[in-house]
Amino acid sequence: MLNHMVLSISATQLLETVGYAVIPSILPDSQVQHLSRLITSFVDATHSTRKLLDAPWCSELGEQLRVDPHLRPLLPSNAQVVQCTLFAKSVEKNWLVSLHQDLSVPVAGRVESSQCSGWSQKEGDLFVQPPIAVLEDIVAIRVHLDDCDESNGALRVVSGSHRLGRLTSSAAIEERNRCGECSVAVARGGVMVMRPLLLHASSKASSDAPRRVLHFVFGPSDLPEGLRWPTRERTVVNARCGSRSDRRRPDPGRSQEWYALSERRAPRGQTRSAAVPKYLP
Ligand SMILES: O=C(O)CCC(=O)C(=O)O
Repeated sequence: MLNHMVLSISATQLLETVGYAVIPSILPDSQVQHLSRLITSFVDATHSTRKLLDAPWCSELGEQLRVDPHLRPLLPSNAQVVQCTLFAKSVEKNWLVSLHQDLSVPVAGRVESSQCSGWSQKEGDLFVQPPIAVLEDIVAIRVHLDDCDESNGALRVVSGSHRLGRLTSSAAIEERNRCGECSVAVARGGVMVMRPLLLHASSKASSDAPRRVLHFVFGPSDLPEGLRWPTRERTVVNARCGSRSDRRRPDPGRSQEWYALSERRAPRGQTRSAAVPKYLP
């Protein structure tokens, strides 16, 4: 118990002061193996997708992180998971990301507000740059499914830069030149918790080792300016047996693993459909 308290206090302080913290061994190896199987079809199809929260196993993992005793103290009050992106980097699907802050969040609809800017569509979802106070409240949890270090494209961050507000590209580079950057190694099953305003970048992988990360974003439940987090019509389908024609059919392009593999699975041959918050509270 004492260890848990010490760990969460120091991680809270790190998140506050340097903008990130690494917490090892959040997921047991058996769960990492299970998740690795679940994401196989995504990894084969793409190097990154923001759409994973549509999958029940992913929103359930978000909920597991949200209530984890090590992580909960680091999240905004009434935190809800608002996005999950898979970043699957390997020598075959290799990329670099230049220095930036994460400024956009997914929202349910447009609002007229001078404090909101940069409206955009990504993979069919609406995104906006919300007021800075929202970004300052958001926390990302990056779940590492592989050991990750500089050789396979670990994030490089500029410590403390999350406290500087929105930065132009030239101010970002100036800050990196002034403060330097560090590479954040995380072992398989561990997480990196970070503020989205923390300046970050990543290099191409130079080793054969894959680097798969599930990047969850947690926001406060209430948003200003009439903004709302997206909601979704969540459908739980038994993919083996199909569904009734008046409801959504299983997408043959999606593996069975995409659908509910948990106790929430619908009875054989049936579909359960419910309008639930896209991002579980
Ligand atoms: O994981 C990466 O390499 C990139 C992550 C990133 O740039 C982001 O989350 O904005």
